[in-house]
Amino acid sequence: MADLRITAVQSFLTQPQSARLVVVKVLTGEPGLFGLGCATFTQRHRAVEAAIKHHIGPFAVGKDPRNIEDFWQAAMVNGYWRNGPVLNNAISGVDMALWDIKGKLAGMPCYDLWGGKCRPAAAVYVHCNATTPEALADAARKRMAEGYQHIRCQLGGYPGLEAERLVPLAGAPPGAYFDPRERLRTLPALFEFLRRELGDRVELLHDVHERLAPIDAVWLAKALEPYRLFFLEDVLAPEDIEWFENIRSVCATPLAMGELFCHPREITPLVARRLIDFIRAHPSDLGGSTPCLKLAHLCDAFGVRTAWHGPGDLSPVGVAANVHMDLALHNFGIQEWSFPNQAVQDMFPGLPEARAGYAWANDRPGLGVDFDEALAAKFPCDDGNPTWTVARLPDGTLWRP
Ligand code: GCO
Ligand code: MG
Repeated sequence: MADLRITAVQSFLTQPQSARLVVVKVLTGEPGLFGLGCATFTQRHRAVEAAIKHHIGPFAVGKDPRNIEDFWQAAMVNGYWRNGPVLNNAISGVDMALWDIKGKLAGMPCYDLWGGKCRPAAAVYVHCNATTPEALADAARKRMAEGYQHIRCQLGGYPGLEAERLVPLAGAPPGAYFDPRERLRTLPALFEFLRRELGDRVELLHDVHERLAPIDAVWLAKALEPYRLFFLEDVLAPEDIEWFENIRSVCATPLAMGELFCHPREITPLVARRLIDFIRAHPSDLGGSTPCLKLAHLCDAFGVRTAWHGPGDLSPVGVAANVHMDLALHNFGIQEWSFPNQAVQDMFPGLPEARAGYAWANDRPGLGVDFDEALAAKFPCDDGNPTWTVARLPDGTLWRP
């Protein structure tokens, strides 16, 4: 096939479960040859849609879909100012679709293009959340009985249990209130209880979601050390990453970081100085599979493992891109897993599946996932702004989500 061109780039917004998903389809001049990519930035889905429609899509049309690296480099600088989650997600939608096309042209799944399988399936961690320690232990036991050996444990979601009892200062503005000091009091006792209840073999994880002052983050990582977490996530906000050095110097709690990063270069210093153990980037936020593969190889050289972000706000196309990397990368660590409902399963035939603790990809060429556009149209997005991200301390001070 001497001449091959991108003929159209389409984006689809749909909300079959809780999150608003953005799916990109890249069409080519070869009849029947197309690729799918994930551009999901669930809180700003309309902005990504506009970026694809007005900027990244027209930039891609007419180019040879086989030249993925050149497309990615050019799309990154075409607007002169670069990075940022909106444009990176738009670029990711096309980038992943080009890898999907590349696999279809080669007759190989992406994991084969990326080096071949290091393992038949990817170990996953699942979320358990409850309102009492006892109920949390029960939820974890249920997952363990299904074969899941890595459990993320949260009490009361990201705000924590204390949020329910909290009375904001009179006159404070509306927001998602929480109390970091209360969290420090409860978390070590919670993990002591969970270890006692669940035994020594299960792997436990926890996401702080940046809701601590830096010195409190140092204290917490140290206080949780005896419970041997698989990792402690986002114990610091991206604005405070210099504090990782302080944490490292006082304890060996494994640290995972990165879902809020938008450029691999933001992560380079943490990796090169071995200040984190797991890189948790949201692949579409970095601009797709192309930058993630490079980042993962850099991490490998420094003993840092992957734990790609995999919550509900990722389309199954993005989940497939994660799992194909998980299979092919030597320094794979763990894959976060969120269970799709029936509507998602129907909309994305071929999506990866988790069974008994592991995620499996199919062996079809490319990312191996299809997309039912007609079904997607039946699940329109609710376009409201999120409220949970406006986190506030008890006196009304705005904090990070
Ligand atoms: C995680 C994340 C998510 C984010 C969500 C934001 O570790 O899974 O923290 O739950 O909060 O992706 O939209
Ligand atoms: Mg997180």
